[in-house]
Amino acid sequence: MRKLLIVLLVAAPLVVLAAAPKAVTLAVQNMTCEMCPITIKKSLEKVPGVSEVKVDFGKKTATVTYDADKAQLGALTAATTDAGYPSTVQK
Ligand SMILES: [Cu+2]
Repeated sequence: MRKLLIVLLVAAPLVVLAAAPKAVTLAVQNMTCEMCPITIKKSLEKVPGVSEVKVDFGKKTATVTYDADKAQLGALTAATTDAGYPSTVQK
């Protein structure tokens, strides 16, 4: 029990240092049918560091939660572009 406590105390600062996940909304082109969001979601989920993808078919956007230490914005837009859906960061 005491050992567990020590492990928790040692591990805690590492959790604080880990980068908080960032979220970005991409404006995605070529979303024409209801299968498109699935393809886009899959392409983004393949990028290392991406933890969550929400595609909004109505708004033509994809909101991506990612670890900025592992994934670059360029890799996100490249992933959708490679899948046939060029995207840009929505301001
Ligand atoms: Cu489609």
